[in-house]
Amino acid sequence: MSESNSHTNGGNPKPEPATEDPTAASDPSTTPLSWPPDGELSRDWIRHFTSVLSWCSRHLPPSQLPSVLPPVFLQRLILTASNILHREPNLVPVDPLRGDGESASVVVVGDVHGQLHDVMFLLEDAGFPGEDRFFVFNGDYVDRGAWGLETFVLLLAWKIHLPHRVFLLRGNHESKYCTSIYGFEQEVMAKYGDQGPMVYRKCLRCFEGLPLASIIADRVYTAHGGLFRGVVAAPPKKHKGKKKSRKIVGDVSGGAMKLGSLDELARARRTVLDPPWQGANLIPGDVLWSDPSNKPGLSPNKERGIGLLWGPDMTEEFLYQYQIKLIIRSHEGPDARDKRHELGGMDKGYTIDHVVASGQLITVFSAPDYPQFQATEERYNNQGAYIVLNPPDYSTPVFHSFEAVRPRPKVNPYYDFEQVIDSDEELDLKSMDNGSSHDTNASISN
Ligand SMILES: [Mn+2]
Repeated sequence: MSESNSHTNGGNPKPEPATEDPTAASDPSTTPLSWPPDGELSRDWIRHFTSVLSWCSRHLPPSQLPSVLPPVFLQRLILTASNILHREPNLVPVDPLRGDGESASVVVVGDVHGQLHDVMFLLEDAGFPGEDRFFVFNGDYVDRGAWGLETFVLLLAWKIHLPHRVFLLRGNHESKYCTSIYGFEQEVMAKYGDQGPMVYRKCLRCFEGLPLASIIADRVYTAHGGLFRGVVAAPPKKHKGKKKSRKIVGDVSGGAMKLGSLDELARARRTVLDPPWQGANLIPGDVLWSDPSNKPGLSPNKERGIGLLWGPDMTEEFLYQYQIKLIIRSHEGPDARDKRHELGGMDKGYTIDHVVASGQLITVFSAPDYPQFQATEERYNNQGAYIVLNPPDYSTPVFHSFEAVRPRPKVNPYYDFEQVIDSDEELDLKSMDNGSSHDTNASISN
């Protein structure tokens, strides 16, 4: 498989790709993982964890995973990370300073969708997280691919190990709605049986804690979908016998929409299982679901039924207002771009979508040979990519494209990929949780 991995933009001496034969590792199936006695997840422990996950994916039936990753262990891992994530702000500042005061580089990663082996390759290829190398992941860790749980917990382990150097943002698939349709819920049930509902609940609770966006070195904004609308004060309504109430609502009329501010983003309430598509709390849904467009202004994202489309003028306004140089978002794979001819294709794993006076808007997608399960013989054969931002300016993205690790272990899909629409469009909005149990302002009527 090493021969199939290539780079469009090398530069640094590269480590050998992930050629380590996992079968050469000692059989871990008889030794259930446990939390290290000293309570710390060290780099060596994560190395071991990675090889165990790889071994399991190749040699263990999914239902046997608990014999290696016991539910109690998994629960502790998810809860420990979840507690860290819930404490982070919506817009997480990434200040890439090393302990010695020098500057570190930052790797930005897009959608990975449960493609564990490709994530393992990416981490090795980019160089593992550490003092010199921060990581920002733009979300969509789970769904579609068969190893969403393993992928997610591997990244959580890195988060626990290096909480101020590894940043995990939320994607639209880190939601109850998406995971119930695109495989992750079924994956967890298939792997954990009776304990499945418990593990799934812990994951959902963790998803709610994931921050929405990052700002790297005050120069680069990253988020899964991208930009978002501002909240506007609705004109006061007159109610019989009641005082005038001035209600804050997200404006969905289209014409009056304006770009949201970073202050508004910071104040949004992100702890919803499914970001609402209507009501007062629209910023999380916009940040996770929106797409760029060549059409100026902000308009409703009719294809997806949630979020916005924003034009190059909005990119310029946002960059200029905050004096930043780049927006790096993800969210659109080769399937989505196959239908949007106005924008570039995703065959290299990235596109430059807007080039404006103040900077650029980039899409990065990190799941090569996506999706793992596809109804047609003809695959997109896309490369994945990650972006490296280097000091001192962090504004000149270095793109690294990579091929999928092949062959993938044989495994059955956890969703009906022939029936489920092959992009995230045309949501069945009524079936979304819509945060109703948490969001008293959101309405699920009409
Ligand atoms: Mn997405």
